[in-house]
Amino acid sequence: MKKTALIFGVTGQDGSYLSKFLLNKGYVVHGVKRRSSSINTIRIDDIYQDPFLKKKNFILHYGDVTDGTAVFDIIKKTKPNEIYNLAAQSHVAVSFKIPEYTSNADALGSLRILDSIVKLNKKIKFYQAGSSEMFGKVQTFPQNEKTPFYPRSPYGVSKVYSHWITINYRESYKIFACNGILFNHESPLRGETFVTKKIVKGLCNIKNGTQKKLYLGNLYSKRDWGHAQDYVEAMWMILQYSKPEDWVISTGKQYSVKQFVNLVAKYLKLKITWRGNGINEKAFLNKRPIIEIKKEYFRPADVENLKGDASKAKKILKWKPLKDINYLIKDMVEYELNQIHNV
Ligand code: NAP
Ligand code: F7E
Repeated sequence: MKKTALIFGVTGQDGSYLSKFLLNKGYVVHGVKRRSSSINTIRIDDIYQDPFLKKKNFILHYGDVTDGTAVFDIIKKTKPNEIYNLAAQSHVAVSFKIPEYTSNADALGSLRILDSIVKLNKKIKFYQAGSSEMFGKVQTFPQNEKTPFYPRSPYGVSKVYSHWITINYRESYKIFACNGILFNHESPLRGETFVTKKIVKGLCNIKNGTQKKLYLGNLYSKRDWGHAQDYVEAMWMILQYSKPEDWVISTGKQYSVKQFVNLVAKYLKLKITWRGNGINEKAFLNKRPIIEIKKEYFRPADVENLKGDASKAKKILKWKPLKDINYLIKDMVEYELNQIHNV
């Protein structure tokens, strides 16, 4: 019998990679997409199936995790073996602008799914997309499953609620509910306003002569960046383990935003030089400023220093990241250059 998975957040970066990964494993995949007046399925267009086909293994449903009735009905109708909750307002800076909506989707969304599982079928396995943003102002270095949380944004606080409600439902109702605590993971499919995609796209356009300047915020924030393809495999492995547990997934390598800029510029053979300090720091190309700092891109509180310790997942799940930062940059840049040349 084929296994059935249900993905909330199927139209996002991870939803797209996870769908393809599970289809390759022989799963029937159901995905939940939001109603939108403009197309929001670009990342899954390549696996879209005609709804009138008799035998389908990729099926989309309208829904929203802020709507408990829809969540319950979709789970009841699709009868999944595994649910992956990837649905979230996932932009940290935006969470300061729309904190109430972010909390509704990112905190209560997981509760709505968990509660439906308990009411419909306690055998359904559940994966919650937790985040290194929960570590926030980091209390230990590097961060692992035992590191205390200190979230620094409405997004981080909402994810901490989801983390604990997942554990509470696991302990209270004996369901197979797990938290992945994933550090930043990127890809060509990354949303355009996250810093890696913004840098790659901006520098490719500058190289192509179609953009003059790129504006950034905090250059000295450090992240542990992995590739989304490696990380969706970890999500699946977490649900195949014999017990429901919580897992840190990371590369264990750390780079600043400025280092990421330098690596992308190097790959593109753009010889940039940095001058100035703080808000006045700029990157120059042939004496022309191409990167400037804008205070609007700083957050009310930022997370400055993330580096994960995924020893538990490496040891027990035998998971390890296969794609390093150089592969990630090559993948993202080549995709972007292709987009430019195909216009
Ligand atoms: P993403 O590209 O922003 O995708 C988020 C997905 O959630 C999209 O499909 C989005 O739909 C959907 N969504 C948003 N609000 C929703 C709602 N109210 N109801 C139903 N669906 C909703 O994010 P991602 O990078 O793939 O990340 C996947 C998950 O992992 C998120 O929960 C994120 O917070 C978490 N996470 C991400 C990272 C990372 O570095 N990427 C690290 C740790 C944790 P639309 O397409 O319609 O907007
Ligand atoms: O910012 C700094 C910014 O928005 C990274 C989400 O997937 O990963 C992601 O959250 C850093 C921050 O990702 C700009 O201040 C500088 O320190 O790419 P980001 P994030 O906030 O780490 C975690 C794990 C998630 O769970 C989230 O869902 O880069 N930065 N200049 C900038 N950031 C942005 N976006 N734009 C700038 O211009």
